[in-house]
Amino acid sequence: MAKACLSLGGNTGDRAAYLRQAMDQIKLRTGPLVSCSSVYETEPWGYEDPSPYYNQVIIVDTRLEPQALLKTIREIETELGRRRNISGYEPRTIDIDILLYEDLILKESGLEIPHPRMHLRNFILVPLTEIDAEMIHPSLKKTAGELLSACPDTLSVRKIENKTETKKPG
Ligand code: PH2
Ligand code: MG
Ligand code: MG
Repeated sequence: MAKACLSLGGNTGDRAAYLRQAMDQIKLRTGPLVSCSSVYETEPWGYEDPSPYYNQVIIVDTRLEPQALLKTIREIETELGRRRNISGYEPRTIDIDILLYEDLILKESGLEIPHPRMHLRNFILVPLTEIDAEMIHPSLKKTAGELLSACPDTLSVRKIENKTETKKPG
């Protein structure tokens, strides 16, 4: 089994319901949940949009290899109403990204791990630090907490809900 760290986010429709449905499908289809952050309301990063996101970071234990994991999360996104544009950021019901996969460093067409922009985004680093501040970014060789302290992002990330489901190993 491999530990994969995923980010979940969406800014259209019932955002909390989409996060819950995505989480249910992830547990069923990728493997058991190890850890789960609170839900945060976050300002859109990287583009102008009036609709704030709900974001969350989770860790799952999975038997799926990275490409199979990507295929599975893409299927879940599509089933939850995600429509993809050709280019650029746009509002969405749900986006599920692979942030980290064990300490793997991988660059393939359509899949880059660690996620290439994770260290630039408060909406990822705040929830990641909540669940594991000591997690090491395998290429930047810094902990999640260190990345958050050094992050240039000034957009707001506000906790809206306390953890309901958390299980840490050991
Ligand atoms: N995802 C993006 C672009 N911008 N901003 C926030 N706050 N949350 C996101 O999940 C997000 C974003 C591209 O995937
Ligand atoms: Mg994304
Ligand atoms: Mg994505």
